[in-house]
Amino acid sequence: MMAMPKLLWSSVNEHEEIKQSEPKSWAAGLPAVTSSLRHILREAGPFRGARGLLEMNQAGGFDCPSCAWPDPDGGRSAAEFCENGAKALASEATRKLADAAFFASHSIADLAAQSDLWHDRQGRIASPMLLRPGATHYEAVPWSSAFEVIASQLKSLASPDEAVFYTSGRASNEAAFIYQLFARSYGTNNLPDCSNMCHESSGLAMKESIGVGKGTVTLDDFLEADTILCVGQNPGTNHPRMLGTLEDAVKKGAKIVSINPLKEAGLVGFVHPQHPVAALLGKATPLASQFIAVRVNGDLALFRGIAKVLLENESAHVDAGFIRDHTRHYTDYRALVAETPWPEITRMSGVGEDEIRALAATLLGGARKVITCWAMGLTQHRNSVATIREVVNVHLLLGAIGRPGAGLCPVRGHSNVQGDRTMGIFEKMPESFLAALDRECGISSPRAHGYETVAAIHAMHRGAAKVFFALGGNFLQASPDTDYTAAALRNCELTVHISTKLNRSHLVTGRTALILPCLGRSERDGEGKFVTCENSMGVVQLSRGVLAPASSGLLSEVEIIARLAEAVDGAASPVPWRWLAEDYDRIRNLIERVIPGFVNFNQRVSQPGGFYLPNPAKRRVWDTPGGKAGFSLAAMDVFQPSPGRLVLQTLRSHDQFNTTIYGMDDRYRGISNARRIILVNPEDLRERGIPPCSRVDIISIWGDERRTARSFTAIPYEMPRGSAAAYFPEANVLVPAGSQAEGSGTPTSKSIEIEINRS
Ligand SMILES: Nc1nc2c(c(=O)[nH]1)N[C@H]1C(S)=C(S)[C@@H](COP(=O)(O)OP(=O)(O)OC[C@H]3O[C@@H](n4cnc5c(=O)[nH]c(N)nc54)[C@H](O)[C@@H]3O)O[C@H]1N2
Ligand SMILES: Nc1nc2c(c(=O)[nH]1)N[C@H]1C(S)=C(S)[C@@H](COP(=O)(O)OP(=O)(O)OC[C@H]3O[C@@H](n4cnc5c(=O)[nH]c(N)nc54)[C@H](O)[C@@H]3O)O[C@H]1N2
Ligand SMILES: [Mo]
Repeated sequence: MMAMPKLLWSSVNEHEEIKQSEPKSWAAGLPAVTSSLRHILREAGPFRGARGLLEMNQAGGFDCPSCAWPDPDGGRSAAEFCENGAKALASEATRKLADAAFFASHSIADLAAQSDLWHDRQGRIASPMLLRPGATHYEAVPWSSAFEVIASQLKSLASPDEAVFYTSGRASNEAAFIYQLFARSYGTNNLPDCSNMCHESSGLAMKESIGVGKGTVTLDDFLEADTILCVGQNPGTNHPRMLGTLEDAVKKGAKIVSINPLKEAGLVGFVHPQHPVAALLGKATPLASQFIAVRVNGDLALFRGIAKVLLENESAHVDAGFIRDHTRHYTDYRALVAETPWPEITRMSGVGEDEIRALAATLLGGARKVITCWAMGLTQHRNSVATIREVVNVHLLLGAIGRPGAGLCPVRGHSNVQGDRTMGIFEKMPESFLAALDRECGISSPRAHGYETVAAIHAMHRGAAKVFFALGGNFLQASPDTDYTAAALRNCELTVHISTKLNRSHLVTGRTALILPCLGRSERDGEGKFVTCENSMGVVQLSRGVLAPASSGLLSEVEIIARLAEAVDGAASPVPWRWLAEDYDRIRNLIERVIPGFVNFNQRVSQPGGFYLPNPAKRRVWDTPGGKAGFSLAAMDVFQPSPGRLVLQTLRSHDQFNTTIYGMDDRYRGISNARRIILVNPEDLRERGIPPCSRVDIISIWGDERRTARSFTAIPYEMPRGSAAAYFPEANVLVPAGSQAEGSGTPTSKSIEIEINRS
């Protein structure tokens, strides 16, 4: 058995004992199994829990409500889930109910005083709840009254653009399609979504460079790859099933390189939790063979450095045929790289020239089959689009795109965030989509672009938007600048959430507020109805719930939207809302007629494993203005805090799914019982005279603006000098709403300038 990590210190804080041990050197294994079972047994009980786990990610079962990592195309093991999925299922399949009596006994003020963890532990919302103007408590109302309240408010607006329709990436294709159809038939493109805060930069960068905003690899490519780069991503915590893929790749000879300011346990070693002997012995497969501790936001410089090494020996290192036949702007890029001096590259990346040369040599190994995976470490910075395009530049030099074993892999977060975008959840869908929607549905979609997430917050703030409607999610806690977003929501006439569980966005409301409780993905919807999702690799597959609904008061998301649309439209609607909701095959037939790639949708999605959506870049067909993949020519820069200040990134702990907090531990980083903490390089703490585990206030600086988060515990943690990390959503008060990525508008949640002072 492997030795347990050493306890570094522990300290009593707010009546709880915070502990820090050495970070783990491997992920998953038995602790993941026991943690999964603990959550499942506590919330769902043995029968409901086991039933759910056995159907999760099985062909014909339901799609895991957690991340978007794909399931194997072929044979699946009896248990295709991870600790994450088990926790998500436990949270959804809980037997507890937050019912009418619960809301009658807790005022909004009481509920707001409780923690996010407490909110999640209160169980499933059981029936529609209404908060009337000036009331202190939510009260139960029939569904019909709920729809009337919303319809009358929507009909009273001066313009449809005074309403905002937000989506979180868990919504199914069918729910998302009918939802955007409703918003557009009502008359607005105000369709912000969680993607605006997530992979928007990836979609835009790839669209500009290679003509498609989605990844170009499949799981099979991982088994052929020579090198896999994991950049700005923590798969052990956030995409645990990806570790199984990486383990298989390593066994086939691939080298994995982690590019991350933190040495995340999941990339050090992996014990497959579903291989009993390995799990019992804790026998870890080492994953990454190289760890590059890039400085926060140093990736553009790092990839420019790789390009510089490759271009030093152009004839040997660069795929000339690919560049000639498939790319534009190569000579300009080559000149730009030649002009970039090494000292600038090493200063901005924080990585030495030798290390960059060694990395380039790794990429040139084998048949140069390189896959680059990335997530929020690349997407949530001011220059994220330029950074991701620089990653693509390196792939173009190597011709490492559109051939087996090579390509780009933005690893999506929410289980259907990619599908929601395909379905038209976007404030600026292209004309081709809108024209098809109008033609097939008999509506006249507006053409003016709508609000993305941050623009929606500003609009609510200044009173230009008066109704906020959310299909899932937790807008208040997920958005930047919590106080500003709270004021924006409070400024609304009406806020409405289609939700499964209580969250803080239900407690910071417009004058009137509604919670519309829906079925979760694991639950049976009528007589075996199913929905569909698209995973991170463009596979569309069905998801059919198996568990009994948590309460008889729930409706499916599709049904809720259809009934609301009917209440708004009356009999005059060109769209037969109820008829569509009665049989989701009808919605899928409509999707087939509106969106390319869904030919024979109903029939193909009923086959085990579903089907791949077309992706021209995989075939080296470039849907760009020039018909070629384009090198980007961005100036190299890096986020540089003023002297004496630090750069803060906000990230996820092991016991959370975004704003849902399952527990208080961050097992792989060795931290227990704490969330209001800030991890800082030990030297930076020492220099400031801040002892480990002391209380600090964090002040973020954005132009003349200052934001403060009080009473965080400072914890020394290995990371490059000048950087710090704190958990999302506790640290969101520090993220300036005005600080957005260029082009994509994503809040810069990974580069925030801060000072820390002892409290
Ligand atoms: N358990 C769990 N699973 C999840 C989620 C969850 O909250 N919990 N959320 C889901 C969602 S919606 C998403 S989008 C994904 C998110 O998945 P991740 O992107 O893995 O999530 P983060 O915790 O934000 O981690 C960001 C990683 O990037 C690194 N990083 C930060 N800044 C930089 C940088 O400048 N350069 C580089 N190279 N690295 C950097 C951090 O050290 C950290 O390891 O996970 C999904 N899966
Ligand atoms: N500072 C900082 N902020 C961030 C990030 C960061 O890294 N740092 N990450 C960003 C990212 S990547 C993302 S994706 C966003 C996430 O933003 P959101 O998607 O808005 O947030 P979630 O926490 O995933 O939403 C959780 C809520 O969804 C509801 N829910 C759960 N299941 C269902 C369901 O089946 N149907 C419905 N209708 N509702 C359901 C529950 O009520 C639950 O409380 O946050 C972003 N915000
Ligand atoms: Mo995300």
